[in-house]
Amino acid sequence: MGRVPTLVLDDGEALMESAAILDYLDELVGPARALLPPSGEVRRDALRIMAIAAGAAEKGVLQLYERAFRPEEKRHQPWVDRCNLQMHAGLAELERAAEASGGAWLVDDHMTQADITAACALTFLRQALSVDMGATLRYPILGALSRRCEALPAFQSAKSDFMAPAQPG
Ligand SMILES: N[C@@H](CCC(=O)N[C@@H](CS)C(=O)NCC(=O)O)C(=O)O
Repeated sequence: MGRVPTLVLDDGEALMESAAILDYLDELVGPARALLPPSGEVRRDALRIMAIAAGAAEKGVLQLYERAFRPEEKRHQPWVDRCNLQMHAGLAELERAAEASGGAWLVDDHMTQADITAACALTFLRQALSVDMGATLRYPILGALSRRCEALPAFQSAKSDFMAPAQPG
């Protein structure tokens, strides 16, 4: 399928879907270092925020693919507009969650997978779709969270800048 991301383990087992990969990594490092809270409302909040952030990123991917994989005469602008609207609805919800948290992190008093997924989604969308101005002006709290995360050594060491897919033809 050429699915990204896929994590191939040392024995060749391939894990697909971000959620399955993250679940494996949390299990590998154990509960003390797991990035998703183990149970309760805080876990549900984190999963909800991760779903919104991944959803917004996927709406961005769909817009990107319309440009990257379709010849100009076959592009359908109403579809792109719909995806764009949904993407911004997701980002607006993340902004509300960031504001409602009132603290440094989205769902707890320390960084969780919710912060990482939200930060990565915004960085990806800024790079892939140039929503930078919109993100800075319309999502200031989410933008600040994303910049704070991206500046951390752990983020810097795993940084992979977006490269646009090749144009058709
Ligand atoms: N829900 C999936 C989404 C992954 C996804 O959308 N991957 C895209 C790229 S970002 C992909 O596999 N594209 C390959 C292709 O379409 O050729 C996840 O979180 O793993």
